[in-house]
Parts: sequence; C-alpha cells; structure tokens
Amino acid sequence: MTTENKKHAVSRRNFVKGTFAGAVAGAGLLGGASMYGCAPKGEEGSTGAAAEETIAWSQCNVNCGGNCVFQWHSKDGKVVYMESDNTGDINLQARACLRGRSMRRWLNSPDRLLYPMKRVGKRGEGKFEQISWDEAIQTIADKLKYTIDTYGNDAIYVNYATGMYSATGNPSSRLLNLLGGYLKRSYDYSTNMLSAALPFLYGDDCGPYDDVYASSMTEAEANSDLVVMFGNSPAETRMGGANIVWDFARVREAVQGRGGKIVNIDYRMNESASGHPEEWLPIRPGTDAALASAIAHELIANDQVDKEFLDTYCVGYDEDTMPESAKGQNKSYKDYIMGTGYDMVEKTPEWAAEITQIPADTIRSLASDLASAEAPFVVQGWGPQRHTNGEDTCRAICMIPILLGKIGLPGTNTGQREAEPSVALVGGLPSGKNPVEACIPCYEWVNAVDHGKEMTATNAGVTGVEKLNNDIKFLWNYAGNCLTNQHGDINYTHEVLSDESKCEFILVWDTVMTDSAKYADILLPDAMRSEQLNMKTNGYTEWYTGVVVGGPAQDAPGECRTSYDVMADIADKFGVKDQFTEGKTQEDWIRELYEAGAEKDSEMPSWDEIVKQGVYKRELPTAIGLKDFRDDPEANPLATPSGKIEIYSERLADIAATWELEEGETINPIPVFTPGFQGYGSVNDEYPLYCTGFHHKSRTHSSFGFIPELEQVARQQLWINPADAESRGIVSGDMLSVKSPAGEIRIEAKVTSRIVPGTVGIPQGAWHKADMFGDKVDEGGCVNTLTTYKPTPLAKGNGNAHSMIVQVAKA
Ligand SMILES: Nc1nc2c(c(=O)[nH]1)N[C@H]1C(S)=C(S)[C@@H](COP(=O)(O)OP(=O)(O)OC[C@H]3O[C@@H](n4cnc5c(=O)[nH]c(N)nc54)[C@H](O)[C@@H]3O)O[C@H]1N2
Ligand SMILES: Nc1nc2c(c(=O)[nH]1)N[C@H]1C(S)=C(S)[C@@H](COP(=O)(O)OP(=O)(O)OC[C@H]3O[C@@H](n4cnc5c(=O)[nH]c(N)nc54)[C@H](O)[C@@H]3O)O[C@H]1N2
Ligand code: SF4
Ligand SMILES: [Mo]
Repeated sequence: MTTENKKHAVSRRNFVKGTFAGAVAGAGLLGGASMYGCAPKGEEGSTGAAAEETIAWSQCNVNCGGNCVFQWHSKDGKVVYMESDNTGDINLQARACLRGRSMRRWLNSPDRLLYPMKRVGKRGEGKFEQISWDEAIQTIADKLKYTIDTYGNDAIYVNYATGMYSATGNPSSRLLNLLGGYLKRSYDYSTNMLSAALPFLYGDDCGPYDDVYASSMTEAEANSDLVVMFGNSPAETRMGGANIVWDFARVREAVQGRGGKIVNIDYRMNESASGHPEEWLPIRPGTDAALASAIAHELIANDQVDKEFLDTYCVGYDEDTMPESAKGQNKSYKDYIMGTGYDMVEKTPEWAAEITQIPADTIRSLASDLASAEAPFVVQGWGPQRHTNGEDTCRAICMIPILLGKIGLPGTNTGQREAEPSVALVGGLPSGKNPVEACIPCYEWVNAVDHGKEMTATNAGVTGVEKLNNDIKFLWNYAGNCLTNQHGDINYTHEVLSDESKCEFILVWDTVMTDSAKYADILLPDAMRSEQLNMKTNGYTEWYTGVVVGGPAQDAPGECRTSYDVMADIADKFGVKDQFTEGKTQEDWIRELYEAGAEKDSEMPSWDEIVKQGVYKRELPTAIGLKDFRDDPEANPLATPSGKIEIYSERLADIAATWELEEGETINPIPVFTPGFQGYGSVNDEYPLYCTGFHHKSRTHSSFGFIPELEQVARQQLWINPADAESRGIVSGDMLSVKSPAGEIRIEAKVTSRIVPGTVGIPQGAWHKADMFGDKVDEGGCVNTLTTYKPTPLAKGNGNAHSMIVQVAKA
C-alpha cells in the first residue's frame, strides 16, 4: 500500500517520548495498565475495581487504508469495549471511525465462521458441512497437487482481495511460491485505469500510491490558494484519524484563510462538500475529460498556458515538441483541443457544457480561477478513473497543471491523487519469488477461468508470456469478496463459477459467510487480527506515520486458527514447512520484522518499548510531487522514453496500432474525451438513466456490511434527483427496482438534489442477496449486480464499476 522509505528518511521530531507521556497521563484515569498495553489492571497501582480488565492495542486492518488504532478493554478473555487512540499529540491521534469502533460487533458476531467446512450444495448455494482441520488441509493439499500435476502452477490463481492488511496478514504468496508459484496479476481494483495510463504520461515508476509524483494535502494546506478536486471525497474514503480527512479539514481552513477556495467536482454533493454547498461543482459522471479539455481550450485561447514549461518539460503539447514519428500530422494535444486535428472539433466550453451538464460560463470562470491562482492544487480521487473511459480521463485531468506549468512548485500538485506517507516503518512477511512468468490484469480473472487459453498479450493485456497456457483451475481467495460482490456482473460471474468443469476448485478464507464464500469448495474460518499478535504501519495520512503492535485482545472463537499456522500445515503436506516458517512462529516474525524496521530507522522505539507502549507515531514532512524533476529535469528525468512528461505518447500510439480492440474501443496517444462503454450518449428508452457508484461510509467495500447498527447510520439508498424521481412517482423511502442490461436490484430511494439530474448513484459494497438458482433479483442492492463485465481497452480493468445505464421504477 505504501512505498517504503522512498524519500523522507528522517522526520522532524521524535514522538516516542510524546506518545509515552500521553499514555502516562491517561493512566491516571484508566489505571496504570493503559501505560503498559497488555498488562492487566491491578498492577502498577491501579484501583482494585477493574482488577481483571486488560488492555490490548490493535488496529483496524480492513482496506480503507487507515489502520486506525484500537485500544481493546477485555475481561475474562473477551473484549468488552473499545477506546481508540488517546496517546501523544492530539493532532496525531489515529482515532477509529464509526466502522472501526463497531469492530466488537464483528469479532463477537453470531455470524462468525467457526469451523472449516466443505461445500455440499451447488456452487453459490451456500450449503456447507463442518469438517475437521485435518480433512480441510488434506483436501487443499490434494487439490493443489492435482492442479500442479495435471495443468501446471499457472492454473492456480490468487484472487485480488483486500480484506486484511497486516504485516503477517496474508502469507498466501509465500506458501504458493514454495510450491512452484501461481498465475500472477497486475494492477488493482482501486486504481486500475489510472495505474495503467499514468505511466505513459509521467513515467514507468509513477504509481498511484506515492509521494514522488503527487503532493501531500499538507502541502496544499501550507501553500495552495486554490484546491480543485475531481471525484475525491476524503470525508468518506479517508475517514478516521489515521487518514487524511483531518488533513483535508485543515486544508480548507488554511486555503480559505488566505482568500483561496475549494472546488469539489462530483456528480453528487459528497460528504467532503457537505455543509459547503458553494464548493460543489456538479458534473455528469464519466465526463471529466470533457471539462478538462474545455478548461485547456480556455487556457490556450487566452494565452494562459506556460509555453516555456511545455517546451522544456513536455512532449506533444504542440508541433514544436512532437516526436518525429508524429510530426506534421496535426496530432498534437493543441490540435485536438483547438479542432485542427483528430475529430476536428474545437473543445469550447459550449461543446463541454452539453456533455458535462456544466454551464459554459462556469467552465470559463473555473479556467480563469485556475489561470490566476498562484498555487493551484489539482487533485483527483479514483472515482473518475473507475469508469470505462478512465484511462483517458485521469490523464486529461493531469493536463490542467501541466498546461499551467504548476507542477513541482510549492502548493501545487500533478493532478494525481494526493500523496501517501513516504515511510513504511515495518515491512511484511517476505513472499519469495514466483517462478511463473505469466501475468494477467487483475480484472481479467473471470475470462481466464472461462477461456484463459485464448488470452494473449494483444487481446487481454497478458504480460510475461505471449499467451496463457492454461485456464484458471484453482482459485485461492483469502480475505476478499471479489469472487462476486466486489467484482463486476455478478450474474455472469455466477454462470462461470457455477460450472465446475471450468474452475475445478475454489478455496475461500473469511470470517463471515459472504457472497463470495458461497462459491467455496472448502471454506476456512480465520482468526481476526485482534485475536492474535498484530502489527502494521499506519495508514494514509500524510501528516504522520506510526506503527501499532499488540494483542491478542481475546481468543478466536470456535475452531478459528491463524492463517499463518494453517498455511504452515499446508506447507507441511508438501514437505516445505521449514522453508515456510524458517523455524519461526508468527510472533517471532513480527518481532523480527519490527526490529528490521527499527534498525533502519534511528527514531523508532526498541521492541521492548513498543510492546509496552503499543503505539508509536511521528510527524511527517510535506511532499511536493515531481519537485526534483522540476528543479533539474536533466539530472532527474522521468522514466518515460523521452525523460519528459509525454502528453503525446508514442508507446500508446504503438499499442493502439497493434492491440486487438473490440468495436467502439479506443486507445489514444493523447488524453482525449471518449464516452466509453455505457458512458455519455449511451442511454436509451430501455435504460434512460446513467448510474454510478461511490464508496460508502457505513462499510469498507463489503466489510462491515453485515452489521445492522452501521446500516442504520448510513443506509443503502439509491440517490436520485427530484426531477427524475417525480416523473416516476418516486418519493424517499420507496422500494425501487433498478434494472441494467446485466441484472436487477431492489434498493430504497433517497430523493435528493445533491445529485445531478439524469444520473442515479448507488453506494458500492452492499451485500448481494439473490436466489441465484431462481429469479436472481438482488434484494441487497449490490451495485455489481448491475455492472457489465467488459474490461477496459488499455488497462483491461474494472471501468464498468462506475459506468452503467439503468431504468428505475417503484418496485
Ligand atoms: N462496482 C464497484 N465495485 C467495486 C468498487 C467500486 O467502486 N464499484 N471498488 C473496488 C475496490 S476499489 C476494491 S479495493 C474492491 C474491494 O473488494 P474486496 O477486496 O473484496 O474488499 P471487501 O469487500 O472489504 O472484502 C474483504 C473481505 O475480507 C474479509 N475479512 C476481513 N478481515 C478478515 C480477516 O482477518 N481474515 C479473513 N480471512 N478475511 C477477512 C471480509 O469479511 C470481506 O469478506 O472492491 C472493488 N469493487
Ligand atoms: N468509507 C469508505 N472508505 C473507503 C472505502 C470504502 O469502501 N468505504 N474504500 C477504500 C478503497 S479500497 C479505495 S480504492 C478508496 C476509493 O476511493 P475513490 O475511488 O476516490 O472513491 P469513490 O467513492 O469511488 O470516488 C470518489 C468520488 O468520486 C465521485 N465520482 C464517481 N465518478 C465520478 C466521475 O466520473 N467524475 C467525478 N468528478 N466524480 C466522480 C464519487 O461520487 C465519489 O464522491 O476508498 C477507500 N476508503
Ligand atoms: S477509517 Fe478505516 S481503518 Fe480507520 S477505523 Fe475506520 S474503517 Fe478502520
Ligand atoms: Mo480499493
């Protein structure tokens, strides 16, 4: 998730003492035990009243990136309540959000999986029978061996899964690499289109999760006078003290304090703009590239581009810097924008107004604000790129700071998402080397189950080999709900997975009976991280970094075991247990990984100290993306073929000419607006509304989705504009039927002018609830019942996650 010790090796202040002092201060109230993490109260002079209460530090390990701090209070070996972080500087407290604070309901839920099971019904039916651990482990080992002997290691696939981030959390790769490896995957479901496209613009080592190509929100706070956010809502996606929602609050205060403003471009008024309606700039989803193009038009027409920057640092803005292969053919970016090349359409604000639903004058005034800002901070969340035209959209947004030459300077950003912390204090369990070369884009796995052997480099983005030798025959799914719920087109995926002649064995490892778990042949119950010793570097805030070490807070229920121990047992069946464990327990590994981190970093506390204090945090410096390149482009070239920002990419032109694309698909050497599959212009009489999604505050994807209290806090509702609701006779609270070309859901209506007309919005991650052997109507309101499975042209990614067309009616 984070990049390791890349840039800022050392911070300004050492917070060991501060953190410890905070705990001591708290001890007056809580009893001395809080000072010592795991030590029982009653020691160190606490009152006798809470004698049997113990405190264990742990963390939230789901994938919103925060890893906020849990301070568990347990009695008689069972957690009774939780406090969060109350240590150290109040600005550095990694306090859990409402979801993290509900973790006790998950740990102690009657829905926990308690013992290993084997499937007895049809795949997807959810019928299982308890078996022993011995039988489960023997079956898994036998199926692995059968798959390797019959097909080869490249028929094994470890599915994308993000349910649990912890230093020793998921040793799946380590085990499978010892057995000869598995089919690799590239990209992720978070940043799929952006990860594929941005390297063509900014260079191959440009990632979505770094502080070299993007600036931190703290830099915006320090120096920006205009923050323009495209599809980015930290108040929803970066909740909790260990995330940037707090940083963002400070950005608003600082930027407005110096007379600047925040512009929040979204198809709905998201929670980050909530209470600040003047910040919301409503846009039709999937059309940000049209807005960016019209802004570019205004900057060019008014002579507001930084031509010197474009000539020195970039390739392909205009004819002056076009590469030889494309010279004299009107293929520059300027040709596209001014209507002298490509589609020959001038990208005026009037042109964009029709597409984006933003009035031309509003576009003009945004362009003018951008041109006059001293330090515009242009930033995109990952919402805009999670569309079928995402590869072009994310580059088009980056064109704004590029044209202005406002990159690598104080208070500016590269158009990417804000940077993430530069320091991972502790690493994870080493995974070893995977001997299999073949690699598929992660969203292509269903195709690889269905017809892997037909997939090639040019028709499916396969890398490492020219074509796949195998279909996927063994699916390994640890801590993920991406077999169905979080993937796309659940009804289609069901067809593929329920055919047992295709994928012959599915292993799922979870804590509750998710929709994906229903497809398991063997289903294993996992001990949760608060039920074992746990360690992880803190999350996404750029303001500080930290590490938490502690636990267990209680014993795992039933027959739940740690994945480390179970994988060691599987390794044993292959005679590689010693290589897997290297003679160490999980606890040994955690200590070793911690000490390895501390050895590289002079400021971290010793092992004995961290065990006592549980939490260590310290402030981080701000980051300015591409500062080194800006300061000296000769000495610090980008990892593009030219060493410059490639507005025109010859590599993309080459891919466009050589890959096999389906009708309607395009790959473009410059960032353009294309509608994309089920994008702008695709609505029709049967499906007259655009539909898109967003990440919801009551869940982390589907994690926490079964906890009723959270569902009551922020319900699963379809956002619909009053204009669209009225014509359908819909009022808030109505139960609706939503149909797309892929499927049908039931969901409650939320009629609100906080969404643009013509588009409806559905929070992603709700639990799919359908009779898959009956009518398949999803009563759970899962958006992936509606998405169509059609990987995007370049990334072969999950663009359909946010691009849908639907009809909505009262159910
Ligand atoms: N349509 C649409 N689809 C999307 C998205 C979207 O925006 N729209 N977003 C996409 C994105 S960005 C992502 S990252 C993916 C996320 O998709 P997933 O990675 O599937 O994330 P979750 O739904 O949180 O599922 C995590 C699973 O891990 C389990 N789990 C939690 N803790 C533990 C543990 O300690 N041990 C074990 N064994 N299991 C555990 C949880 O119960 C849950 O079933 O979804 C993607 N899907
Ligand atoms: N509460 C919560 N937090 C989370 C998660 C979660 O499930 N719940 N998931 C975590 C994970 S793994 C990830 S990857 C991140 C996801 O982070 P993002 O991908 O940034 O989150 P999204 O909600 O998909 O999109 C961000 C915003 O973009 C808007 N949007 C969608 N399409 C468009 C568009 O075409 N144009 C514009 N301008 N705006 C658009 C959405 O309404 C939303 O407000 O969040 C992380 N944080
Ligand atoms: S913000 Fe994320 S990591 Fe922090 S408590 Fe909430 S769900 Fe957990
Ligand atoms: Mo994600």
